[in-house]
Amino acid sequence: MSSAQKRDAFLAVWPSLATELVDYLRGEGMPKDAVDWFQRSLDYNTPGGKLNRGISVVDTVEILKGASLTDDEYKRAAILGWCIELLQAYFLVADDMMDQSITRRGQPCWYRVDGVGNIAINDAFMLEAAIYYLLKKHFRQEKYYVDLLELFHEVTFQTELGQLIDLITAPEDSVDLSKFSLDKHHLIVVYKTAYYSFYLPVALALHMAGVTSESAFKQSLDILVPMGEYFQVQDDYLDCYGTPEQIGKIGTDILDNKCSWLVNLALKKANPEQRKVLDENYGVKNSESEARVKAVYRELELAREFEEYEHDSYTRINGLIDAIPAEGSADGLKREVYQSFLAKVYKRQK
Ligand code: GPP
Ligand code: MG
Ligand code: MG
Ligand code: MG
Repeated sequence: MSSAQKRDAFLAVWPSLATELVDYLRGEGMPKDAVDWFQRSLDYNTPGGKLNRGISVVDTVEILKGASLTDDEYKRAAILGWCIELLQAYFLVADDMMDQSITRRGQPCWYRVDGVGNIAINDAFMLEAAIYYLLKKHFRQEKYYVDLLELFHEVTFQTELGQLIDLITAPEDSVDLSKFSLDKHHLIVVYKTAYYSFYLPVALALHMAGVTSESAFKQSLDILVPMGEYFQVQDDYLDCYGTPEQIGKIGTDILDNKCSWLVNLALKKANPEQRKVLDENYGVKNSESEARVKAVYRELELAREFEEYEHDSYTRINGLIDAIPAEGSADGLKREVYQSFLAKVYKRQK
């Protein structure tokens, strides 16, 4: 199956899940405007992205099985995939409010849609609640049900820790670049991105495939956390160098005083003059200041630095993957799971 066909097959599962969720509201006797609101929030915020996380659950289950999935197996793996996409929707609705972003996936951020505003906070909570409704409905009878619940709860907490340090390292009113470091950046991105975007899809699939050994989960984490870090460095890079048409969002990291990979690299390489420009313009909310920061990035050839980083990360992650025996590990891991995930994000343009 081509990746477009995989995407279509995965997308085809969504409407029935959205219907189950709004039917629950109907069953509770919620008024029609509430039911319509939830349907609109679900459809606006859940299916419009790249769907890498969700599709990776399905791909991983299939690779671990070593054969095509039956219709029923496909559907169940896709439901877990959509649960991650709901988690992602929940995070993004909230993150866009916290980051004061303008667009997401080529459309206005949900909180900026006419009539939504702060109701988006409750909508974010409802997107999260939808995960546990679907898990209970479809996985309650499985012996790994509690493992699924624990996984979602743990990675959610980890992501919120990452979001906390992302936010408090980027105060709006006091820019102090000496608080940034690549170590700080590492900590932020592992927590705010890597666990839920990379470890979670594979860990869910391992549970579904019946893998139970702790060492399999540990080795997965050791590969997927660096992969997630690489992915967030790409996100930081694209925030500055991707066009809105390409990435579907308008970058806000410089205006928002974010501890981005780019600014950390700039701080490492800047001469005193360039450092002064950064100190005076980073996190200052106007486009002239933003342009001055970008000019320093250009002088420091950060785009080229990123290409080197990308190449080195790719080599390093492949090394970690190759620690799994070519024929698969005794505890149930297969190289292809990680290779296929890495191929989805390597040199991505959006
Ligand atoms: C990505 O940060 C991290 C998240 C979307 C997690 C948010 C977590 C919460 C608990 C709300 P980002 O701000 O760089 O993402 P983007 O560039 O897509 O806005
Ligand atoms: Mg953010
Ligand atoms: Mg953001
Ligand atoms: Mg970003």
